Amino acid sequence: MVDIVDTNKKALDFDNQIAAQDDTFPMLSVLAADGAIVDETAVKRAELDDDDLINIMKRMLLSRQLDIRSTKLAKQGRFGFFAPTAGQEASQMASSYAFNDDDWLMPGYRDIPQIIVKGWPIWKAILWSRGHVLGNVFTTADDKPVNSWMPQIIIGAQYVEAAGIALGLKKRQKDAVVYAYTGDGGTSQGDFYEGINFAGAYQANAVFFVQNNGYAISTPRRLQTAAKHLAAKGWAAGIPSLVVDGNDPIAMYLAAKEARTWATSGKGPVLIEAITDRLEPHSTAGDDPLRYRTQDDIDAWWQKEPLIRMRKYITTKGIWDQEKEDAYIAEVNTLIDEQIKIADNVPKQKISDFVKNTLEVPSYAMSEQIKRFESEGK
Ligand SMILES: Cc1ncc(C[n+]2csc(CCOP(=O)(O)OP(=O)(O)O)c2C)c(N)n1
Repeated sequence: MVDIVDTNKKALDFDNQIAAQDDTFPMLSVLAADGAIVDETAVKRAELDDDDLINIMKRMLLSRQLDIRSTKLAKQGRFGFFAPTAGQEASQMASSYAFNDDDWLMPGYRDIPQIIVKGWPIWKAILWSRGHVLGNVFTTADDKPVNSWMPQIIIGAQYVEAAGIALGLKKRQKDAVVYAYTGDGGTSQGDFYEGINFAGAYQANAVFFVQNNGYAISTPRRLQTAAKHLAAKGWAAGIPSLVVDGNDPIAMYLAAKEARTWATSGKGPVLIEAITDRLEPHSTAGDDPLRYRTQDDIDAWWQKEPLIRMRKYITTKGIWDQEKEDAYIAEVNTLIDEQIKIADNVPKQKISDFVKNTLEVPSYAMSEQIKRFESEGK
């Protein structure tokens, strides 16, 4: 029999409600920072063979090289907007490895690498950074569609769009999901709550990632919300939600894979909070992290970054070595060089192209503007 006195006591025990949240969201981790496996069962459950492990390592290296080269180009004034990704390779590249071409990616501005591994050429990403209209065309080099929306600049807005697409996939009975990424700051936006709530209510095919990288520009996670875990926000929408070591590539992949299976089985969305760190400035537009965090803190996170642990893990397995890594990095840099040339050779956009690209059916005023700019050769 229910003891109503005891139930009432629990209902009014606010201290306990706060304390209980820690036990409710333990962190999924498989590879320790030194590359040692901490859970063999989870490794088996991930079902990654040697080729998969090498592919994940290569994708993370590709992302790191893109980060290094984009930062240099930005310093030379040859790039547009760039949001660094170093430190987030596992939460971006290992998680996205669990999805396939039919799945729809809803990226934020920091999630360019996930679009590139879907087949979007690097030269288009460069044009996107420069605000060129051709950087908003999501097709492969040979013009096949890439199932991704443009990187969203409006924080959290992609979550609303994700919910709608996820419902569409469910209604059409597709074996596909939407996978959307936002940051810790994104979880404070109304769009975030609306998106997860709608997707939860309709049990739509969505996997929501929250990359908790510690900061929303200069606002630290602790000032962002009083919620102990951002994953708890998913529970408010009635959807399974978990916290994952976001610098652990195997854990990120495993969480994403299981979430995808759940979401395609008709049971609804899953929310994954990845605990990671943005090792570099917010963007290349002049942010100085030392104004809001210490060098010691940054150095400590560099020791825990995902490439180190993945490198150690696969080197110990005997399937990776420095020579292979150097060769792959050289290959990637040759590719990036070629792609920069392609981007640089694309004719400058005209103002009329830009206006034409804004709406599928231009308004009367826009049609007038397009005519005027075209008549002036602009
Ligand atoms: C709706 C909205 N508000 C404010 C901004 C300005 N802004 C750009 S980035 C950013 C921080 C976002 O932080 P987070 O979601 O944690 O993502 P991160 O940049 O760390 O990947 C803000 C507030 C914006 N782009 N959109």
